[in-house]
Amino acid sequence: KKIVISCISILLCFSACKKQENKKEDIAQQQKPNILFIMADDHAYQAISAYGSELSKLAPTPNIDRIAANGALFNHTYCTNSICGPSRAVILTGKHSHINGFRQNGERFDGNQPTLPKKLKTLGYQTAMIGKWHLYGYPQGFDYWNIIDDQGHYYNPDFVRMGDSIRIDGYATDIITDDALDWLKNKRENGKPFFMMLHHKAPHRNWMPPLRYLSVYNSIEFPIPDTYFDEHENQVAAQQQIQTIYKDMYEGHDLKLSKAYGSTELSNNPWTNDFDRMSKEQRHIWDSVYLPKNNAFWKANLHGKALAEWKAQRYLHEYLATVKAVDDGVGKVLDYLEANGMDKNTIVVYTSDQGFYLGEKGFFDKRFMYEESFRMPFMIQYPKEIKPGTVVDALTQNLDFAQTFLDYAGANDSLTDGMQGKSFKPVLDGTVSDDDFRGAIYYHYYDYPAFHMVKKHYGVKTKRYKLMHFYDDIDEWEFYDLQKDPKELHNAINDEKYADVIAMMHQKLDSLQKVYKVTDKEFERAPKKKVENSYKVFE
Ligand code: SGN
Ligand code: CA
Repeated sequence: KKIVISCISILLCFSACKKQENKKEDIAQQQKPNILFIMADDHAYQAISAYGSELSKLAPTPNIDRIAANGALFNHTYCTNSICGPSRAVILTGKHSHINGFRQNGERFDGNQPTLPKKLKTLGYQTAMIGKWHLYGYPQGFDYWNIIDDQGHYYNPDFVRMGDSIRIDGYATDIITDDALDWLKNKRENGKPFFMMLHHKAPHRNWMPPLRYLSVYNSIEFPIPDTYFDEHENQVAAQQQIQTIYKDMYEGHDLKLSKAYGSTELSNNPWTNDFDRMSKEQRHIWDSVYLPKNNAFWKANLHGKALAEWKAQRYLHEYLATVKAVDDGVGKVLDYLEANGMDKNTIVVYTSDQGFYLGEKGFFDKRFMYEESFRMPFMIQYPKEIKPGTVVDALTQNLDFAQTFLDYAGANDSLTDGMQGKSFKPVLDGTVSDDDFRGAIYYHYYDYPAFHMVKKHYGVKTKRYKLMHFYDDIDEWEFYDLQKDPKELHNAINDEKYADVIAMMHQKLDSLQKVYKVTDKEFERAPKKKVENSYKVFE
């Protein structure tokens, strides 16, 4: 009897101890910060008012700006490869494209490799991925996922939710926001920190604003960049791209123009599905707003420069109206965290998979290592540890995100083994200065021949200088002194004055290629492939 009683008491004691241990673990887990990673698709820093451009002052993003005001705004965050899938693969793995294997859109991401969400799960995180994925194959490492099918659509988009294909009525940005809020409210496990990737489709091409904002900027004339008509002297790759607003945009698909005065039928619109999938009611509202706008266009009978400028205005109006809905969504999520006392212990990031052109050099789209497409907006709040109003000038990259988050989550070094970035937490803590963080960054873009026909290129950038090499079917070097030529209009590769600096940049390039394990294989000529869709535009 005595033996039985003492066995029971040992068991009771054991279970009480276990409970206490679990509780301790729970508290430790809770102390790990939640991480809410909000990423838009193709959101230019020029279109975020926290960055202060004249353009963004006319179309402000007050909610996105809250993150910078509550925490830190980064002025020098860059991608390693300015295109969607590859940037996402870098963020998930902390490895350059040639190491993670996803160099260009259309490739399939090897989801079996170690990734950030998988690592955070080993640290006790509950993980979710909502919105644009664009890596083909299903996401791995997420307890919940609901991804936009491929590029997705703005209206009534198709999603794949935990393996099931579904079409959700409504507007993509709002649907993604609502699903994220639903997960936060109803699917979160108490006592566990969470990691959520909230990836908007907007403001990706073809920039369809929500019905509520179709007229929002009607009375505004946006400033058009002074490089809009630049002719890319000594920039062969820039001369040969196919992403010039006034030459290459489709009148219907991109600019939402009608075929003629009085018509609601769209002009050149090669992918009809963006509009065909709208409900009758949605299309009716759309048409009733666009008919007078398009009639005014036809009446004005524009040509030449005036027509080119009109196209820039139409593009900016729609792009920025699309951004406004993203800003609403960010506001809703921030409000939810604040109202539920979760903001203090949650790291919130806002960024974009790459930068984007808003008419600089005449361009839309991205891909180039020139500043507008290379640079990413990045801001982060974490009230517990990051001082409000911090400004960071360190040279950082999307390559660093995984290691930074793992650092905040208290991971030890073995979890970041093989990653190629660097945690920038010490910069935010103030233990490493901006200038000491990193001297130069590496870039490599591979997606050619492809949409927009931007040549393959790689290069190196310091804060002041940039050296780049376009290769494959051309062999062209470019060099810029960003202090003297911030708009990168004067390729100074043959300027004797810079000979020493250019030699120094070559050395930096060679040494970064060694550090990042770039082999000769990376520069092989692309096998000839057929490029879908003709680039011929309506004349
Ligand atoms: C689509 C766009 C292109 C864009 C690519 C890649 N055309 O093909 O303009 O460059 O996506 O964008 S669209 O009219 O069909 O939208 S990425 O962000 O996914 O890399
Ligand atoms: Ca993108």
